Formats: sequence, C-alpha cells, structure tokens
Amino acid sequence: MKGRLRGALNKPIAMALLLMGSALLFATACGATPQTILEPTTRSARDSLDLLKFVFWSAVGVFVVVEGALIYVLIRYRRRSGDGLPRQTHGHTRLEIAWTIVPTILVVVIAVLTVPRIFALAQGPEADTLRVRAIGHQWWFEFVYPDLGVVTANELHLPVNQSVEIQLESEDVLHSFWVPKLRGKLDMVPGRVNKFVITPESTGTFLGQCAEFCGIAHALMKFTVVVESESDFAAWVDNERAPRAPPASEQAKAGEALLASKGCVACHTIRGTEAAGVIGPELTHVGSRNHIAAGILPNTHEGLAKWLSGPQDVKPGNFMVIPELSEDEVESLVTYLVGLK
Ligand code: HEC
Ligand SMILES: [Cu+2]
Repeated sequence: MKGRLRGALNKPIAMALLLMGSALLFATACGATPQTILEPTTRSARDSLDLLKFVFWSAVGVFVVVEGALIYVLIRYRRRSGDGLPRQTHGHTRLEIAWTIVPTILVVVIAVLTVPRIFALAQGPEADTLRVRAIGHQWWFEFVYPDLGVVTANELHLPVNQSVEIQLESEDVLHSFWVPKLRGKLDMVPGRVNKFVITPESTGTFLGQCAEFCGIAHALMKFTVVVESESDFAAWVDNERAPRAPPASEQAKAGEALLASKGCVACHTIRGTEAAGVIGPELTHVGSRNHIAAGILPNTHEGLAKWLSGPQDVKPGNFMVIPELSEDEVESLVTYLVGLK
C-alpha cells in the first residue's frame, strides 16, 4: 500500500504542495500591521480574538480530517486498469449518525463560548465612564466629549486604563467605526445611536478606518486614536477647551483675515474668531493634530498647502469646495493654521 501511495504523489501534486507552501510564506511575511486584529489592546478585542482562534483551529481540525479522508480514499480506491464494477452499497447508518453528532457538538460548543461574549460586548457604562460621541460624516469623523466641552475631528484622544463609552452616530449615510486593535467594527447609523464600552490598556496611536462603504471617498476616511497617560490627556483637554491661539505673525494675521473672504467661516468653527460653520471639521486646534483630511495627509506645512491648493485633487468628491487660492493666500492660511495648536 505504501508503495502505491508514494507512486501517486507524483510531480503535479508535489508542485502544488510547493506552491501552496510558498504562498503561505508570502502571506505571513507582511511587516508592520497597524490595523491588525491580532494585537488586541482591550479586553473586548482580546475576547473576540480568543473566540476567533478557537473557531479557526476547530475549522482547521475539521478541514484536515475531512480532506485527509477524502485524499486517502481518492488515492487508495482510485480506479486501476482491469478493475471491474466496485461493490455497490447504500448508506452507512453509524457513519451518518457520527457526522451529524460531531458537527452539532462543535456548533453547540461555539455557541456556548460566543453568547456570553456577545453580552460582554453589549455591557453598559460604569459610574466613572468617560463619554464620547463619534459622529460619521462623509468623509471624516467628528469627536465630541459632552462632559468635557471638547469637539475635535479625526483624532480621538483617550486616557489609558479608563473605561470609555463611545456613542456612534452618523450625520448622513451608514459608516462603520473600526479600530482593529481596540474593538470589532460597529455601524454608525443615521437616526440611531450604537454604543460600546472599552478600556484601552496600552498607550499608543491606533489606526482606525470607516469600514462601511459610504460614497466616493470612503477609502480615504481614516482616523487615529491616541491613547495617552491620564496627565497627558488632561493637558490635551485643557488645550482643546481654550479658544484659538491668536495669530503670532503678520502673515498669520493675513491668514485669519482670509477666513471670511474665502468662505472658510461658512463651514468651519475656529473659536475666538467669527468662523462658526459646522459643515467641516472644527479647526480651533487643528495645528495640534497629526493628520488632516481624515488621515490622508500629514499635518505639516506641505500637507496643509497641498490640501488648500486643491482639496478635490487630494480627496476627489469631498465637500470642501473653495475658490482657487493664490500661492500667497495658501501660504498665509497655512501659516495661520499651523499656529492653531
Ligand atoms: C463648503 C464647506 C467648506 C468650506 C467653504 C471650507 N471647508 Fe475646509 N473642510 C470642509 C470639509 C467637509 C472638510 C473635511 C474633508 C474631508 O476630510 O473629507 C474640510 C477639511 C478642512 C481641513 C482639514 C481638517 C482636518 O482636520 O482634517 C482644513 C485644514 C480646512 N478644511 C481648511 C479650510 C480653509 C482654510 C478654508 C477656507 C479657505 C476652508 N477649509 C473652506 C468643508 C469646507
Ligand atoms: Cu464612511
């Protein structure tokens, strides 16, 4: 029998195995993984990963047993020259009972492990839970801290080891809030508030992304979550609450003067100025953020200049529509915005 098996493992099969092996190697060789679910930093994300691992390895076990049996039978009982009609049979009661009971047990075990986790995911806030409203807009995220009087965009700050309830809302269409290292995704639904509670356990910057197709710039709708120490968070809140820093140079002053004439005031709020629009992101402290345009450009002089010179080139279809600005006007505005720490 051994000899027959070896004979069957001929060239094509060996080639296929080699290809599958190298594909696996390539697939696992991905380097940095900022948006992986495999490095959870909250209990919620860890619970989901544990469950995923259990289901995955059970599936691997089932796959190996079933495919192994199939391959063995295909090779062992394949048709050879001179073979006649094989013995005809119908059904095998014991086998059929076995392959009904085994999957049932597996499904029941998965259900028993899943149901308590579903309840854990839906757990409500505690007395000292920090509340944040996360509001999806086409194509950026707004973050409002109702108890702290802070409004910001695209960069959610959270204190480490503090439970936080995130209330998901949408201003327009369906979006989905997904920070893989913090929690599984949850939809942001217009006219409805979905909530979840998490406690981030490690400091760091975590990448998030809208995970529900929401229109032309959906793929360019990202955000970051900055988890920081309690004192860093308190300092951040203090800074966010203050009105905008007054322009520090003549050029920055010229920039602030352009807010009205170029229409920025209609869509953006900059507390301390006449700008009080609510269509675009709050800009009072835009200079302190790491990225602009929902994670698409670095918040540098060049990034801002690129954005103001052509927001539609950077992010086609987005709702920032402005008159064309001269190079001087862009410089003034950028100098002003960079100063809004
Ligand atoms: C018609 C409304 C509208 C006008 C007018 C407008 N903006 Fe915007 N702005 C937006 C929207 C919407 C976004 C978010 C775009 C996105 O990321 O999809 C935005 C984004 C920005 C951002 C990036 C903010 C961030 O945190 O991502 C900056 C900076 C900005 N606008 C500056 C300006 C300036 C300066 C002007 C005036 C020259 C201006 N905007 C005029 C609607 C507007
Ligand atoms: Cu979206």
